[in-house]
Amino acid sequence: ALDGGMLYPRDTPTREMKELNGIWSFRADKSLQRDEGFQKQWYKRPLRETGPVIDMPVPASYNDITQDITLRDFVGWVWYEKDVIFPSRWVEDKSSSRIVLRIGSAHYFSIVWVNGVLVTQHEGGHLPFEANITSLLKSSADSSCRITIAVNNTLTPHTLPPGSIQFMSDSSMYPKGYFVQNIEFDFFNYAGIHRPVVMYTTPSIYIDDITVITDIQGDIGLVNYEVNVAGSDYYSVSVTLRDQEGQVAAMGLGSLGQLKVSNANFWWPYMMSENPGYQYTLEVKMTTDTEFNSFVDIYNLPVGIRTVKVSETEFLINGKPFYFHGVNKHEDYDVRGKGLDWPLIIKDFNLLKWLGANSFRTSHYPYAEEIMDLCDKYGIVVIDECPGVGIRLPESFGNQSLQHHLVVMEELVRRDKNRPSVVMWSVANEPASQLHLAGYYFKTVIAHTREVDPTRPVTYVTNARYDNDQGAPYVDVICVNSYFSWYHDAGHLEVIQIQLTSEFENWYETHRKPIIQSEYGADTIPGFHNDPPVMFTEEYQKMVLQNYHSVFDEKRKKYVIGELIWNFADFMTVQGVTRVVGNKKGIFTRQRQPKSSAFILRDRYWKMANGT
Ligand code: GCB
Repeated sequence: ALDGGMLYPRDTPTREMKELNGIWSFRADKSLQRDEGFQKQWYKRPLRETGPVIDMPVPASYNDITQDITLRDFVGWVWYEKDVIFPSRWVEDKSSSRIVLRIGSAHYFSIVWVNGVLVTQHEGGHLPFEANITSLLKSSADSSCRITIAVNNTLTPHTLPPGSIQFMSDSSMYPKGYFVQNIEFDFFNYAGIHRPVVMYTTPSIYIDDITVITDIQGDIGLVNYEVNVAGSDYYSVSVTLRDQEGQVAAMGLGSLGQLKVSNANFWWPYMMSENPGYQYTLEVKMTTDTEFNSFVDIYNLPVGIRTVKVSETEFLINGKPFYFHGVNKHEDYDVRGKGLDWPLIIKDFNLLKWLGANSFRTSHYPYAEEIMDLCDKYGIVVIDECPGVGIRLPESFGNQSLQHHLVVMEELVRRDKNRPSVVMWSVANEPASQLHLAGYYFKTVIAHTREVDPTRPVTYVTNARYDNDQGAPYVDVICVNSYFSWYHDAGHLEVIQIQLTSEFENWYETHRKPIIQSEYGADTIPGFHNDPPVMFTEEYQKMVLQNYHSVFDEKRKKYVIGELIWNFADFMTVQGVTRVVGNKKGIFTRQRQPKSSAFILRDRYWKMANGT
């Protein structure tokens, strides 16, 4: 089990935050073995003294920031560095005597030094990690420090997502020492420090974690909470739950308890109520008062009261059948790649509302906490997917990979467990689940996920066959991707309805579980037109959608519980003969302008929301 919590850093009356976003010094280690930075200990002194550095924005992927093709396609270690000045009261005051450095995410493997001293390392590109740097700062001469972060984007059969490095030794064809990064997934392997870096303070006895599980009895909302305090065994905890008007809805004493809210406002998905995404605030207060010390720590957690349940044919939120009509997304945009970007985030939510979408899947990795917060707030339902995309190489089903996958699920649950928007975990996308190895692998990952979070259903997204998918017996919901008339029977729109109908019937008859169409779509170059439709035109994408929709409409009265288009927007991929400057299956362009298909979906989603 993981050590400690990972509460999102917030300003509270007892905590302070300092964002370290902006321009950092940057240097890619282009030495042949990619190890010069370690050989020469670049972390020991200012990076500019080791060689040429450039300015690099944080958060952002580094790939598309410069005109350097070798940096865009770089594989190996890159080095980031920032000099930070922090308030001197942080190291003087007793009450703020714990200082933490937190990285929202960096892809893929990170090592962090402060003033040349190793403080933490982390594997995995999409989840936060942090280090207690108090003692280092207290011993520094002034109120400043140097933060060095080395990030390596290399993917191997044992990383998540997996990949492989291929060395090309034929000197008649490739330069000396030449290698390429092969990946098993369809999006650009953007890298760098992708999410905010912050320093924050807490008292040295502090609220380390909070877990909230909600339930509903009639019009009563139940909030079961547990507070973990670190740094002492002697403390007391009190909690106050406030509604959106700031009125006290319930109070409790002790680090473990249940709050009862009569006439509660429940958390409802977008368009399922007048007030979707209703959240209370749980104010958690920890105090210690012994003869040696007296500390107070306060943390405010948003809480949405809702339940989730799956039957053989339905997905129930607050006891009502929920139909997923939404999208698959990517964190992807011009210039910044996968770097967190507020204008883009808000634009995307505005587009989701314009569409009338009530849900999305975080294909194919956990999204930024800042995005997840808005899903909670707006009532956008989320299938929270881990970075288990493209688990296809046999080595990737071995014990080393499995153990890492279990840790990733623990980290994901720890980060997102309190989010009402998250209604299901997805442990993978399109693994080679027909392999025998996949049976034990997914049985183990799914069981472990249920153990760390018994409250949510678990799935993975498959494109294997209903009769040989080894993991399907263990999932709660069947999620299937298909591209009829695209990757098979290219151009033959007339096969879609037949093939989709038998696919649904086969899956349901074999497994008796509800089904989500977790991907369907067609590449479309905006502005390409042809009637009768041909592939890559806007007309063709519309026809693919309409054919799928007619089958959804027939089966959703039965056991189909959702449809998620592939994809919300065009996105960058690795170069290849099937990709024209990226994947073009978006209903919006990469710049977020609608293709014709967007209007079809908009029409459909709004009708569904209005119950027609
Ligand atoms: C899939 C993958 C997705 C791809 C998509 C495509 O099945 O899950 O990552 O981008 O197909 O367009 O090929």
